[in-house]
Amino acid sequence: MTVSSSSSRPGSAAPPASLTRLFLLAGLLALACEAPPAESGDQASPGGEADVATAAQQADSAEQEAADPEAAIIRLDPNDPNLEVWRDRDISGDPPREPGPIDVGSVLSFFGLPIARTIEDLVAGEVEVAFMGAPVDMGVGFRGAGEGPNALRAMRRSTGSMETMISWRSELTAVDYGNAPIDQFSVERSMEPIRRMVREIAETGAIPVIIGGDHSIEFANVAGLADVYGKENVGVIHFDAHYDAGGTRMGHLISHAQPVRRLVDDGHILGRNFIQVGLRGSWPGPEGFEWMRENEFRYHTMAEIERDGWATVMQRVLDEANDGPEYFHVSFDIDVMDPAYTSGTGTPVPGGLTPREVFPILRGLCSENNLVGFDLVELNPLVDPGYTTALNAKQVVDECLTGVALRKLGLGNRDYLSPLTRRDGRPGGVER
Ligand SMILES: [Mn+2]
Repeated sequence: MTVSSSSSRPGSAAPPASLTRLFLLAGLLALACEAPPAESGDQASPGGEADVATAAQQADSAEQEAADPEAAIIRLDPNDPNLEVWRDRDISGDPPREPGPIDVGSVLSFFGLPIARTIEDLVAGEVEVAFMGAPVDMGVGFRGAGEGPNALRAMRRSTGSMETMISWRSELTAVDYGNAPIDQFSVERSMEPIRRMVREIAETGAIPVIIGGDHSIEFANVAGLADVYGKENVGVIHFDAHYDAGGTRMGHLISHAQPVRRLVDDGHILGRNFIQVGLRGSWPGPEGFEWMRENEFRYHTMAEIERDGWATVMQRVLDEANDGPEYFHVSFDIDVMDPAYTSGTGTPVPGGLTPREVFPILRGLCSENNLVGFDLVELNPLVDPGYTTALNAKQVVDECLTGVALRKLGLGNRDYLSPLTRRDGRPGGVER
């Protein structure tokens, strides 16, 4: 082998021939071990969900490039004694006690609720709603959404509102069940323990309210519900600026842009039982909409809302939810709201819903349907000046649980408002 002088860096003194040969050899070896470079046209830039518009093409090219996918990754160390220690929450240090919810006083929990540590606590307390945190942020690609659960725990504790004069905390038995264990370095490995925890809660008959975390967790949440209520038996109302059904992305099958695709492709949910609300921006393009149509999705874009008005579209969504399976999950990406109200999120898109539009539809959906799960995702307090996003996120959860309480009280319908706060609510009072 002859050594070309071009192998030494310009301006540096040429190393001895034997050393140069060694470097060259090492360089060649390194090249041989690397994955083939992606073609620039197919490579997703790190800008956000909108960049996966050519998902189908990417899937194709990923297939071609996957001749030896193992060569492209650094594997986990199977001999690491700590390989799986993160998977289970360790409660071995808890003091002995009777099972049941535990009051935490002024210690932070969701809405100041008592905490529960075990399934036995949920059962003994006859818990109806169990909050859990799922602090995943690798699915966005940058940190922040993983702080969402604690941001919500730090909010003031009041619940309910004068629209209904109902405080759900007085009507429902609810607890903070803590955070799901996750592998903070891996979205893929984090899905299973979140799904298991959702399943645990649902098996007791309680409603899991999962606070993210990025939207990758929708996969774990809904798959966990399908484990309990049966495959294809759960419908999902997905509030989001994005459709989150992207194809393979740099080899990854799950990120915050893909949970819907995974749920459908893996057979957990039928496309026709997905209702998408609030889509806008540049993603998806025609392929994404055609994929949704092939799979019989029902979707409502901001374009439709701008043309027909929110009142009309809201009635459509509520009617569609009634024309669906018996069990319903609401997956609420905070970025469905306009960045004016929710700047604290990873992929904001201008032109979104307002709080005045979002709150009544949530009360309506959660009161008219048999809600079996709810998630609030993509709250990123690290980019949330003024806590505006956390404030709106808290209210989103609050409105849905108000709906659940209305249903329990036999008042569940989309138009319910307290007579005290209605202009026409006075006995013998003015008509509308
Ligand atoms: Mn999303």
